Amino acid sequence: MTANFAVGYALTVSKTGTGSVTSSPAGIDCGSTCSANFASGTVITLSPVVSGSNLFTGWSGACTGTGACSVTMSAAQNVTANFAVGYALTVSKTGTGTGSVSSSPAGIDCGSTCSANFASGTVITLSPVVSGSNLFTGWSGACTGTGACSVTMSAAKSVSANFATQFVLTVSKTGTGTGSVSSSPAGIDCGSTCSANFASGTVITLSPVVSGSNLFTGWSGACTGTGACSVTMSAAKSMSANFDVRGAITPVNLSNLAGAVGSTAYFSFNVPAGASNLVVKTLGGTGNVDLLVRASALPTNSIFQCESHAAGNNETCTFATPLATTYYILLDGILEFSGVTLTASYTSATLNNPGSLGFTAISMSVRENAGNAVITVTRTGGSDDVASVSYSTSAGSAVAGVDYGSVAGSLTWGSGDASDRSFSVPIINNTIRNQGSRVFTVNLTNATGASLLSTSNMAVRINDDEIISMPWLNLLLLDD
Ligand SMILES: [Ca+2]
Ligand SMILES: [Ca+2]
Ligand SMILES: [Ca+2]
Repeated sequence: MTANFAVGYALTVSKTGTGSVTSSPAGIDCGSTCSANFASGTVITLSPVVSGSNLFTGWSGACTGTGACSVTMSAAQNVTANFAVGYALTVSKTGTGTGSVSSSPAGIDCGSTCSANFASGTVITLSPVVSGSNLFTGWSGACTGTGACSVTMSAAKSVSANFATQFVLTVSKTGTGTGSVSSSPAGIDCGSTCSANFASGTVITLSPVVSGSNLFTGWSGACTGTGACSVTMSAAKSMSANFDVRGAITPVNLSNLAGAVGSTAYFSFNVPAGASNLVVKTLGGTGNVDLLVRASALPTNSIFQCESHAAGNNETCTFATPLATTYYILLDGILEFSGVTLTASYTSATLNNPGSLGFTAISMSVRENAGNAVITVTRTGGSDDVASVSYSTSAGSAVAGVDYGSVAGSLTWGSGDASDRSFSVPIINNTIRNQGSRVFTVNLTNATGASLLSTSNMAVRINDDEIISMPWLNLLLLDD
């Protein structure tokens, strides 16, 4: 009988964290059996076994890295397996659209991998990925909003990403006028951006924007009427906004108007306060047009202040005391018509004309020994109603109290009074020679009842009155 004994060595496994290690060939199940003897030369493969959401983070000792650990038993070997506490991050997807979610650091690619375990304390950033007509509309669960989603793995976490399908909304414009269309929520500004994608189910309000002599006369397509329009994005939608030129010139006088049977054309004009005897007419040409007029809103065939529907084109609407508002005209093509003239006229209110207050010049001169500068203020262009204005002086090269005396006060006019008013500014004489001229200003302010002329400031020049001291000049004069 022969007994064979082989040389053997011990393989010892240690652990940090929670997990276990098995060996192939068997012998280690650590767990509880963390050391075993193997014959010299045997190659032992060690495998980490994790539990729950915990993580194997790598080998140390006789193995390194996180891959398979193989040791050759040429000596006693020690291997440490490191485990960390981990938590599951789970992503779900909701909504009518399709999309995927990826994570950084990697682990989630949902798509198909919608759950992964990450070490406690790791910060995970989730990003939505969309394509085609799909739209990411926001997070729920451990993230909110529509921006980047970061979660810190302090516990198991769940995040839901909502994807919607979106549909295109297209606005076109028709008519002879110009205008634009804007949307709320933003997206359409047509203008130039007449098409945009919106998430399924979104309610979009479209508003026409007109300026100057243009008029919005209504929607067609997915919108109707003449006001703001709301559509729900349950499919691709399109609508057309019609803008017409309005009769911006008041009174309206447009000629050679034409239209087909069933056509509608709109015009508008403004009537000022106090106007009377508004008359709107169509006349001339051939065919049969009817006239409808409405204050402050577009007329329809059932809502109007005046409808004139004679045979032919001669129609008249009269308003003895029109409102101070925009009046709208509808020309309704009962038959085809052409060569028609449209006029609107009214009598303007007789408005009081209180005229304007001001100086007659922008400058004047006075001699130093004149005693006073007498300043005249005129009321020109009208004299209705009472009027008043304040006057004052302000120094320039002329000094108040040295060259002139400051004054301030007011001038008044009664209704119908257009006569001149004046005030005096004392001029201070002296005996100083060769002073040249000095200037101060008189000013008009706070006009009431009447307006101020542009000549509301005037420069007053004080000229020296002393004999010029030039001996050679005296000699020259004596020479005669
Ligand atoms: Ca008619
Ligand atoms: Ca003098
Ligand atoms: Ca002087």
